[in-house]
Amino acid sequence: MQQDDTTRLHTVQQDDIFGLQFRQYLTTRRLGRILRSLDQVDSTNRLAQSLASEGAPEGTVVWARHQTSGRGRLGRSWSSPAGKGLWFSIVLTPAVSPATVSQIPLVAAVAVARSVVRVTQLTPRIKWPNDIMIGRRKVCGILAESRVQGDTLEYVILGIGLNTNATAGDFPPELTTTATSLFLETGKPVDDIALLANILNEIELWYDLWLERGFGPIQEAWQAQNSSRPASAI
Ligand code: BTX
Repeated sequence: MQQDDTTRLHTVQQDDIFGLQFRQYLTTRRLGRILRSLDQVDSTNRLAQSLASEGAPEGTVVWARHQTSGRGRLGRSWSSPAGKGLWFSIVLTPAVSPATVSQIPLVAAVAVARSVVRVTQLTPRIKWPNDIMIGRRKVCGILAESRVQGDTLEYVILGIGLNTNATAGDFPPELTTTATSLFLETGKPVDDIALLANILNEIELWYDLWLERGFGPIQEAWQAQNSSRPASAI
């Protein structure tokens, strides 16, 4: 872990206002029960990885208001302006074969899409393999990074970037015609704390279903979502 991380890391306690609000919405058994919140970090995936390699338990969440080097796939970057989106990562330690890890972004995409429908009544679409679109614009990107030793999956870091309160001017110029946010689509400000808890609740449900019954239910939900039916209809 880098020195800066330890000095700024704040574990949400039951008794601070933020923690109380967050826990009021959280119904999970493990996801988000340990939540590290930071004002700023280079990448929540990078920090979550570092915590996981030091033994952070499954469900540990790292959430930052601002990422200075948010990661996308294949070395791409993820724009993460301060307070304009949910930028967070979850430590997962599923007892599955490393070959099935590529299904995890879809598990998350189905869950995030359903939360977005519930909170905004928008009709998001999951674009293979890991984007959530509203119309033709990207509102959310998902990045799963795993560590495998031999044949054993040690952990997966599931990183999610969801543009919530960004306005057009918050995106870098190259994204102004391709990115959108929930605020831009609805005109209504988003309560990030409630939405984060809501998304974690939904991810845990779909993740547990995946652990119990495999990819079938996820695939069905994804296909329904992709055939332009709203996620609430899944
Ligand atoms: P991706 O490689 O599929 O998408 C990255 C591409 O998306 C960029 O090249 C750019 O074109 C576009 N893009 C960048 N930022 C945004 C944005 N805010 N909104 C819409 N489009 C954008 C997708 O990668 C996976 C992204 C995961 C991001 C999360 S944030 C929390 C966690 N920590 C971290 O470092 N990454 C993950």
